[in-house]
Amino acid sequence: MRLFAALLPPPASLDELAGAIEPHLGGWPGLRWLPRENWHVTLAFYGEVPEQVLPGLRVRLARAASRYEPMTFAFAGTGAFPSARRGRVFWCGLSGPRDPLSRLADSLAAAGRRAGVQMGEPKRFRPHLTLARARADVDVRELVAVLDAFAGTPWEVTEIHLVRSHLGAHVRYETLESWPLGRRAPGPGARRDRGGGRSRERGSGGSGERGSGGSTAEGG
Ligand code: 2AM
Repeated sequence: MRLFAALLPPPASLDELAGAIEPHLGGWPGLRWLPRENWHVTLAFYGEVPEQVLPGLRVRLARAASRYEPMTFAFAGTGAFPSARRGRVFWCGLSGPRDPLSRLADSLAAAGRRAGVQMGEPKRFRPHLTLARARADVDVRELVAVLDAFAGTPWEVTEIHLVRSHLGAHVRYETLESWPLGRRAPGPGARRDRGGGRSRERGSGGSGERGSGGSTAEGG
């Protein structure tokens, strides 16, 4: 199954972001906007993961999450990968404490490797929420400039999520489990098979993920 670890920002913050981009949705024919229900901030991409790796991955993700305290972020500005002049992925950025979030992302990648996930080469983590993708380069410098001043209300990151991608004409994301930041993992003797997390369904419709064929390493 195709998996990644992500932040799922609160609805009020997504509302603000949706309001900011709404006036621009019709003006960029080269961009394919992701449906809002698919919006997330990827922390670690695991790709195809064999079923038998999942229990170990869950335990390690729980442990990694427990080692970080909640952090506060806000959506701020936009940009594009690989560049605003040749945009393929148009995104919204995050302002807040970069270091702990990067370390959390590194820990989640390490959790995957230790659990036996075949991960690609480590890449510099650039926190973002993908808003649109393009099949060909789109010069989005004007859009980036217009949205430069966008700054959302700060929100607290209190948990991480393990998400499964269901690819197809309409990509659907399903949250398999969520773990709070900063809560100690269960000690010896406690049941560890679920990793101390919480399962939740988050089915959603709509298209927007990189297809399996066209998948590239994360831009940037
Ligand atoms: P993106 O938002 O930067 O595009 C689910 O597929 C998430 O994992 C996407 O949001 C995407 O991040 C990220 N992703 C998809 N394919 C990837 C890859 N090959 N390498 C790294 N991240 C990837």
